Parts: sequence; C-alpha cells; structure tokens
Amino acid sequence: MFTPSFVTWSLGVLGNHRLARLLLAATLGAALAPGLAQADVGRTIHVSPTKGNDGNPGTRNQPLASIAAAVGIVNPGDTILLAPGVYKVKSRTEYGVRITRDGTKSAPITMRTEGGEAVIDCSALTSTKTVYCLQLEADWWRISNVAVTGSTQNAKGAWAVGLNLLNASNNVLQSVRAFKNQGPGIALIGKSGNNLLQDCESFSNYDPLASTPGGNADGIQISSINKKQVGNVVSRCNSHNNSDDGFDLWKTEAVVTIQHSIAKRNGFVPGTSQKAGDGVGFKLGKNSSGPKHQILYNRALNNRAAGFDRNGAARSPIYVENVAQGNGGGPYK
Ligand SMILES: [Ca+2]
Ligand SMILES: [Ca+2]
Repeated sequence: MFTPSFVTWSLGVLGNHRLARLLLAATLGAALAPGLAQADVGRTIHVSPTKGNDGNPGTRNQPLASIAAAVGIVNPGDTILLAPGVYKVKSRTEYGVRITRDGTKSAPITMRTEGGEAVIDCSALTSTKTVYCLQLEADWWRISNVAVTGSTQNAKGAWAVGLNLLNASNNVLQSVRAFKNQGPGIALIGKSGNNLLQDCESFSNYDPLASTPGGNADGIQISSINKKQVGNVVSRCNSHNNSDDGFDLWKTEAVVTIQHSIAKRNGFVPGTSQKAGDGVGFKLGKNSSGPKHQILYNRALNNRAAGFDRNGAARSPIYVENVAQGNGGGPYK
C-alpha cells in the first residue's frame, strides 16, 4: 500500500523531482514524455533562523526567517528547505506553525532540512487554552528531520501538543522528534488516514497541569479516528519516558499498524521514579467496532503498567512477535 509513497518519498529526499520525472518518462516511453515534462517541478523556499528575514523572497541568498512564513506561501510540488537550528516561535495564537495548504498526490509538498535537524521551540507560546507547536492540517506532505518541543500548559487543564495531525491524510513524516511538551508529543486525530510516521522519537513529554497530572502526555497518540480513516502506520518509532502511555489508540475505529517500535519506561515524571499517568507501553483500545490493530515486532520495556494493553478494544489486536520485558503491570493485559 505504501510503495508509491515510498518511491515519491525517496526521490523527494534526494530533492530530485526532475530526475524522477525523466526516469518515469523513460520508463513510460516517449509518447508520454511531453505531457510529463509540462508539469512544473515546484520551487524551493529557503528558511534560516539565523540569516533569514520574513521580508525576503525565500531564495538561498535571501531566506525567510520563520517556518510559518514558508508554509503560508507554499504550493503543491514545492520544497521548504530549512537550515538546521532552533526556530523559536513567538505567537499569541495557539499555533507555533500551522500548515493548512495541501499538496497533491502527484505534487506533494516537502519540508526538510539541509543536513541536521530543525527544532521548533514553542516555549514562548502564551495561549491559555490550547497550544499546538506544529499542526499539520493538510494532505500530501513529506516532512523530515523536524523536532517539536516546549508546548506549554499555560493554565490548569490546558491542552498542549508537540506535533498534531488534524484532518490530515496521505502524509509521510520521517525522523520527526517530539520532546518536553506538556501534553502528547505526537497526536493524530480527526479525519486523518493513510499517514506514515517513521523513525520518530517522542520522549520526556509530561503535562503537570492536567486534571490527573501526567495523564494525557502520551508519546504517540492516535485517537478518535473513524472507521473510514484507514492506513495509518507507525514504524520504527521510539516512545520513551513519557508520563502517560508510550502509544495510545484511544477510541480509534480504523485499523492502525504499529511495527518495529519501542515503548520504554513510560508512566513516570520524566527523569524521576515518581509515578505519573497510566504508564502502558502500547494501549490499544478502547473501540466499539473492533478494528484489528496490527501490532507487529514491537518491544515494550520497563513501562510502569502493562507492556501491551487491549484496554477495552472490542476485538483483540493482531499481535506478531512482540517482546515485553520488565513492565510493572505484566506483559499483556
Ligand atoms: Ca491517561
Ligand atoms: Ca494515554
């Protein structure tokens, strides 16, 4: 199912759409080549937190300063090329960066770095209701080497998320990290299907001002997804030292695949042995329609509660070759 995405993705990483098109044209034969050649490649928008200015045109020599400015002008097929470094966001709104422009299947939008990681630091956001450090509310994006940190609860019971995918489909997020947010590190919610989250890491997320302190800061949370939004895959992700659960599929009615991933030492205030949240490695319910979530080749290690918890799922998930060790609530529940 993901083969076409991977092909596009791999070529996207190389920044070589032109080569892709030529190869495709060569493969399909000369008759199709002129039509393919007419499709525009898209431009590259440069962003640098140290050398940029949002009054600039976004060229290599005159980059933008903020990711928000780049995502506001991007079009299908474009690439946002981020200089590595820390992007400190100041905003009175609830969003550090909010992405609303869609790519298309044939012209996805790429956001990547030029070597190294781009860290979006949302610790200066002041909303007392909700804070989303990076909200992806769009389709057909390819995002890599971006980290989100510092989403803060500015009031009791406030909701703060690192990376939030809302009504977002057909996206590939690769090598994305979320850490030290006061809520879920990575959350996927709403009409969001066919997303691939790969090689991600979510850790040290903790929400001290939740009604139950630490109770909502899962590493990766895929929740309230309806039956039709199939195809969400989490692969090779590491969720550790979060105050609530490692992975949580709360009220998700479409099959989710979690594979080759690790949940380690969740359920404590990060950096301490103080109990917090629920502390399950892989929490796989509840649901009413009984999607058979695919839980393949994962490891649950030293979580405070169970390694794998069906948590009221109407049908058992499909478990294949998972390992659970040292979990306080036993391997399976
Ligand atoms: Ca909880
Ligand atoms: Ca949870």
